Amino acid sequence: MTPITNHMPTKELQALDAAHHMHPFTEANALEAAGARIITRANGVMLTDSEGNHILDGMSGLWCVNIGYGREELAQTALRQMRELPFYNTFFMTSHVPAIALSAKIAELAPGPLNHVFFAGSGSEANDTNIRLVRHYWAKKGKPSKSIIISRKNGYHGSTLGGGSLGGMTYMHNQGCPVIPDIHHIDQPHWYAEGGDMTPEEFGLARAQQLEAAILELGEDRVGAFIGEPIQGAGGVIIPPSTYWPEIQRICDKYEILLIADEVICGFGRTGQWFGSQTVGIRPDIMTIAKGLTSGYVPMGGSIVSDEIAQTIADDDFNHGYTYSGHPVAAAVALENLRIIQEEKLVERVREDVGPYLAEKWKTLAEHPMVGEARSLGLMGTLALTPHKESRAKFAGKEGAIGLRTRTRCFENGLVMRHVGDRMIIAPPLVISHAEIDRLVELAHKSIDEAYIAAKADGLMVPA
Ligand code: PXG
Repeated sequence: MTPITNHMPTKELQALDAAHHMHPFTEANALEAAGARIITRANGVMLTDSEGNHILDGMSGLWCVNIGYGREELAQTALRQMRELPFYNTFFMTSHVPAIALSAKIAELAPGPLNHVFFAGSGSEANDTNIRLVRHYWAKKGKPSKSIIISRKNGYHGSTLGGGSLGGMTYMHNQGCPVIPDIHHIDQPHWYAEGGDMTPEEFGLARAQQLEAAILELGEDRVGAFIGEPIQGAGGVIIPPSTYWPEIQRICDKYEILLIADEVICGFGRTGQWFGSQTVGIRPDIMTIAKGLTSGYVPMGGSIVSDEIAQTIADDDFNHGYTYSGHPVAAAVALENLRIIQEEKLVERVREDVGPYLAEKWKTLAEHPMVGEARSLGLMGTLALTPHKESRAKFAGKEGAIGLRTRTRCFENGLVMRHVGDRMIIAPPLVISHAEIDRLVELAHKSIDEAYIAAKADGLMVPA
């Protein structure tokens, strides 16, 4: 490893960070007290921090670095594009080659009639676009009253007012993000936490049928779309029962409701197909994309839109867009990223090789006394921590306390594994090797065990 010579001491960086840098989803006082972990470089699936520690990144940054860190091809592409055309807009009847080539490439990769791309700078922005698109579409169809979009509790669709409203995170709504008009939430298909005595299949069906009940209650003439992540990510990697999505598709078809698949996490190979929609067998009218589109090397998001929607709104200005819609550097990097995913057959690799390999290793964690379930799909893994396996009980103490302790143990042991409440989740880069998966699972086991021993000693292994 190259010695870190050109950096300020960690303590000084931490002090400046706490003094001036406002972090997303972070308590500033806690950050100031503890000091941020400062990541200085990365390669493959490994991060290096300012103290020279090496950490296995089980989260692909934030679910995005699909092709892994340190890909010279992307750096060269960005440099070339910045030299040639660093910026031009796509408003007012202008275009440029990277945006043209990328939209054509995405149309080729996306299934069925999804042949049009509206670019944004992030997943949140893209979901804001989707709200506008859906309502504009129905107005054009002569049905402006179909303005309601139904989404799910504990779904995540971003942090703007629109994205936060679509999302079902009440702790976000409670901080200056009251749900905007005409968004309606139904329950999530989270069998482990909410399924009670039902079988997963019965429960999946029941949760999907809440969509039908909501449409009938709100009025068929009022509901324009349903949005969901094929597999919920930020909510805790919730893999729905197999009965859920087919029933949602049936209901959307029956009542002429547009289906929006939020593919920000599931897209670009994560589930072993190009899109999570293909894995769960749905035919969305719109897909939200971001993250893996550029492997996070530069920011970019977008909406992939069906022929029917694009053609319906084609005879008028769509009064919407962002300065950076289709940004040439982001578009060029995205294209190169997609070329790599395709050439290195990373989607097939997840489906046929590392996905099944992770599944086999990951499920061994369920043997641990504090793990209630351990599941994975493609390269998304989730496990539930519990004080009592048989009853799937929660901990009596504060929700998330054991999860947080476990995450801290992971960090100390050299693994990034996130916690959502008392669920632990991973989503490593698609290029992860078998040996790195072995290491990931070994570190996860060690960390869970340390957290378990400490929780037992502190009398916290008590069911609610
Ligand atoms: N949709 C989904 C499904 C997401 O996961 C967004 C939209 C918003 O994308 P942007 O690019 O605006 O962040 C996301 C983002 C977490 C976490 O804690 C997850 C996300 C973002 C930040 C944190 O797991 N997902």
